[in-house]
Amino acid sequence: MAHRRTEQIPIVFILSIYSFSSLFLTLLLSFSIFETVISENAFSASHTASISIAAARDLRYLLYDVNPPEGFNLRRDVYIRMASLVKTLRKDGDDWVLVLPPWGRLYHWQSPNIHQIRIPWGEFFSLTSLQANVPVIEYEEFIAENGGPFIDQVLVLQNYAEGWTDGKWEEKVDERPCIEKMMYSKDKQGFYRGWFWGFEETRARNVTCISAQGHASIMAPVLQKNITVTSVMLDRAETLLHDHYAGKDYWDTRRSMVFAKHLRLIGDDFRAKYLNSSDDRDNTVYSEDWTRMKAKLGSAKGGPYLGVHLRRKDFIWGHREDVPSLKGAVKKMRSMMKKHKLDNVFVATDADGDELKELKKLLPEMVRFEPSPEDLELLKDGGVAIIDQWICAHARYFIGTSVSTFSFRIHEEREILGFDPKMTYNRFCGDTEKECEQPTHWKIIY
Ligand SMILES: Nc1nc2c(ncn2[C@@H]2O[C@H](COP(=O)(O)OP(=O)(O)OP(=O)(O)O)[C@@H](O)[C@H]2O)c(=O)[nH]1
Ligand SMILES: *[C@@H]1O[C@H](CO)[C@@H](O)[C@H](O)[C@H]1NC(C)=O
Ligand SMILES: *[C@@H]1O[C@H](CO)[C@@H](O)[C@H](O)[C@H]1NC(C)=O
Ligand SMILES: *[C@@H]1O[C@H](CO)[C@@H](O)[C@H](O)[C@H]1NC(C)=O
Repeated sequence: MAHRRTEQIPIVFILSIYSFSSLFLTLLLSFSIFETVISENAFSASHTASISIAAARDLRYLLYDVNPPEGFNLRRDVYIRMASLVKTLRKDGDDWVLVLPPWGRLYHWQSPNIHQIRIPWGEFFSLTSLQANVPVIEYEEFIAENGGPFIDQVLVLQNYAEGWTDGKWEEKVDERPCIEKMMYSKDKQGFYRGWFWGFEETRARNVTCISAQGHASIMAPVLQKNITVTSVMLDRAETLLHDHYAGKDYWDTRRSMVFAKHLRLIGDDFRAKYLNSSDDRDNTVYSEDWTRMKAKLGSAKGGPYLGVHLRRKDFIWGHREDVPSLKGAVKKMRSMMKKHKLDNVFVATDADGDELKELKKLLPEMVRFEPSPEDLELLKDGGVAIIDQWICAHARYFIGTSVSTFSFRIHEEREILGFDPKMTYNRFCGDTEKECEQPTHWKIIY
């Protein structure tokens, strides 16, 4: 996985090269919102006209999945790309709905004896908040609406076997033979079977491979023109890049990914009980309606504690030079606590048993969110990770781990709450790291 991270960096560069087309897309999007407003105002006047337009729009479903080894937080990033594609699809043409891929079977979710597949998005995120951005439904709702567990067409996305032609990067998409071994196989009735989030009855009517190179909306013409069936699933959706990383549409979708209320409440109770932190005192009052949430940069104060995300496991197995030893990390934490006059430190980490023991020895005063086995069964590893992120997001000062998507999602959450960037975009340096570049500040475009 450490491997994969290095692949992620150039994407940002590629995107900045393509920011012209993305800007164009953004302009198109804002234009279409303008249009919607007008047609709504005109609704009572031209009632019949509106209805006939609505009737002409067929209901279609976009499903997607991500490469199995990818973690929770990269998957949240792929959701943003897919939401952007659905917005493009809806602009001209059919009434597309995004079907949320159930959570489960994630490599990092290793708590034993708990059932962690077929988890609906509603357990982790607020569905009404997601729906205020783009139409989404849970997978089980799709089955019910669709009249059975059938997906008309699966498109397995892949790169081009030949790589970049003439060393030149261009956006393109073509139907091509599958490069890797197909993860779907035909059953006796001629349907395709495979991993559909643990829903064993689900079958696909057709599976083909598509080579795609470009931003998510590059798929729009293919889905609108080449394919006419009702439900289409994009597998390996992470192949597609962001339409416009950190642009308005990116942030709209990101802001709509409000954590489920019960998880936020558990995090808030924990802050009050163990960290003397409350929204009123800390200037982190949250609006249930994300469209109204527009905190000024620097307005959030945060609770009187240092928030830390210390990513271990696969990040230390590779002996990465940008990840500190536990000793090095604790030294940094102590110096930050002193600098910001904080007596408390909250640590979110995936460290294993031995490392945790060592960490407790080095930093006996640290506070962690440790659910009982019963609570873990209810919250699941994903819920615990979200609570950890929520508590880190409310700290006075935050420090994360180099190129961890878990830390990146905390940066975004703090940006939404309105923290001063100096208090957010910080990371640990490796013990012997020479140039310890700090994370980039991505400002919200409202
Ligand atoms: N509860 C909790 N879980 C963590 C923490 N750090 C990592 N994890 C777990 O490990 C997983 C790996 O991190 P993710 O960021 O989701 O996975 P990824 O997309 O591979 O991203 P990287 O962190 O960049 O590897 C998370 O989804 C969590 O399940 C932590 O501080 N607290
Ligand atoms: C889509 O259809 C066009 C026109 O028929 C064709 O040229 C193109 O190759 C098709 N693309 C894909 C990805 O099937
Ligand atoms: C499967 O999908 C491909 C690509 O859309 C199409 O060319 C082919 O005709 C489909 N096969 C069947 C049996 O529908
Ligand atoms: C909690 O914080 C408030 C002010 O922010 C302070 O007055 C109070 O003493 C603190 N309580 C504890 C137990 O530290």
